[in-house]
Amino acid sequence: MTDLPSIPSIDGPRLWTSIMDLARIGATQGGGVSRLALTDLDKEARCTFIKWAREAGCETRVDAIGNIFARRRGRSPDRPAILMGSHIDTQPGGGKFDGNYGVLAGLEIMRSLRDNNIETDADIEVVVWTNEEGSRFVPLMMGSGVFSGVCSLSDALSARDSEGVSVGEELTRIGFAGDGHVPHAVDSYFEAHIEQGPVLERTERTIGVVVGALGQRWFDCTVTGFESHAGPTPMTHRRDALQAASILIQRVVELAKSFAPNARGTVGQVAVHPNSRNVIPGRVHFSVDLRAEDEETLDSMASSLCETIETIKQNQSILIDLVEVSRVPAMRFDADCVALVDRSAREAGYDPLEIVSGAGHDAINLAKVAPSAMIFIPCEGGVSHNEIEHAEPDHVTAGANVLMRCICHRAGIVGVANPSH
Ligand code: HGY
Ligand code: MN
Ligand code: MN
Repeated sequence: MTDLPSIPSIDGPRLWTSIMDLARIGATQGGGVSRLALTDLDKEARCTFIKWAREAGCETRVDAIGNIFARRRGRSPDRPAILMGSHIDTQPGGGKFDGNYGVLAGLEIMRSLRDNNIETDADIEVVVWTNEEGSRFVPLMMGSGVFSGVCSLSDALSARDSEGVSVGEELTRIGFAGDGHVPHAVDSYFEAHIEQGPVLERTERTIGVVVGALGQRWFDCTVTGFESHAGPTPMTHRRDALQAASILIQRVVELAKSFAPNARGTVGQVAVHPNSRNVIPGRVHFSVDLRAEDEETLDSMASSLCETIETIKQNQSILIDLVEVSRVPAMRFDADCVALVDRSAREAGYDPLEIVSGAGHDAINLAKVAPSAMIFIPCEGGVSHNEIEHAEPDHVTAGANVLMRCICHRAGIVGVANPSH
């Protein structure tokens, strides 16, 4: 690690202002942001980011899945670039910081390097990854998945939302169907993100050094019974899809609790048909999100859920279909990059905490093609995927300063930027 006394600090108030300004695009009554992937609001936020990145002296381009790359040239363009970034698509009831913080912290680094006339040796790039949340289109972490080969471009473009609209159609409609996947060498990737859990706040730490992430398995489950009248139909003559589904939904939670403390089980979406108060439901569709720190636990949870399904099918004349729709293996980040985050945090005067991410992040996909690591900052009450999501300005600044150090150490500082840059 080179001794780089000239690493500049970022401009915290400017970063905070950019986070608040971008949060206006899709702002909700409850103080959050609702900006689903590839909607007009996502388009507006994408155009805003590109404008800001160009003002910061970056060259921008868009690839075939809509990922936006904003590059700042270094002195040695033949060296692989150092990447940073995150996502700006949000949950339907999302917050101001999830994803947006990591993108804007990267942009702030570009601005601060420009302000201080600093030239890096390697190129550096901040990336906006398409559809990280997976809320509108599955799989989640789609843009970084295509970039890293986890998901094929054709599968991604053909993914459809609940209205039947495809990713490809939406990218074309909003003008972000880019010029193909231009492969470029990546030296390493660093992502700053709010923790989205309670650990840093509870342990009163400002910086989390993310050593790895839980594995995830997403399923769609369809339970089919028989619609009939809620009054005349005796309890012994029913094929109640919702009653069967409720057993499975309870089982998802029980399984996660049986693998405490790090397993997770969530049913976030439920659709009941025909959804009428005096009709016995004939069909129920719901989502399943299982997470755990290793694949063996995930295998156990999934097979136990399947056993419960078989028991219900034997005891009741109910059809049940469970389909896996997304899988993210449990993983560890690159030891050298993790160590650089730790050293950079200590250099900046913090006492960082090693932590495993419960959430998925684009860095998990980038880790498949380049050494990667993440920097966490606390969020209030550990709350995220909720409109009240909040982070403190000092923590926002701290995480960006640690990111700045990681990038400068990795890219190398070679002096004052050529005024023509
Ligand atoms: O679901 C996740 O882990 C991420 O927030 N998309
Ligand atoms: Mn996120
Ligand atoms: Mn999220």
